[in-house]
Amino acid sequence: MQGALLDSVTCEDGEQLALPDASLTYYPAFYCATRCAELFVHLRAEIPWQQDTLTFGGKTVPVPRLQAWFGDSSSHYGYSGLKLIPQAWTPLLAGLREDLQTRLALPLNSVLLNWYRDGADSVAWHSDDERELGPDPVIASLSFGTARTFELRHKQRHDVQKISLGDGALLVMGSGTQRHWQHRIPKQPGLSGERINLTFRFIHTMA
Ligand SMILES: O=C(O)CCC(=O)C(=O)O
Ligand SMILES: [Mn+2]
Repeated sequence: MQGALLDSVTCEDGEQLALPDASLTYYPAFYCATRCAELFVHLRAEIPWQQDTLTFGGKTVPVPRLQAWFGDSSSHYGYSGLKLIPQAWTPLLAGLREDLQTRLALPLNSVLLNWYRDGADSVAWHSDDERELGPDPVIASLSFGTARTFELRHKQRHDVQKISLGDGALLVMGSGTQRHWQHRIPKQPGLSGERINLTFRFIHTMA
């Protein structure tokens, strides 16, 4: 069954969303509108966006969005067979990381950027549960531009919860989120607006 928008309890530092088995904190406007507009323009123009491909069963398909990976030089990451070599922090990305680390008191050493050019772009159901992220990752997800629906599906019960992530929103996927839930950005046919999302992570160096 598709869920309604998640209930929330307002906290001083954001809203703790009522998601069973997981900690999910939502800041509707982590950045103000003027700052968001400026950040969107810079990110769109200055990030070297890549069209990556994935290979499944001998068939190569383009990832349905553009991506980029930045981080400390040790933060090698990958998913579904795709290897991501980190590019060095730009001043703008380093500034966003600093804002998040200060506000959330959380170490973050890398960021995956996604540019959804319109409603035809998407990310399929997945959990960010690769070994390099550790057993219970905390991921800080910043959104800019057109609002898109972020869906979460419980791994056992299969119920779906939805959150609209608008311009300047921060969603902190905390303890339990990756273990018990999958998430996705579904396609939204007819939507022409663009969205840029940044998921800041901490990558552990593997032996
Ligand atoms: O665009 C989003 O809000 C989510 C992106 C995501 O799940 C990812 O980069 O792993
Ligand atoms: Mn993800």
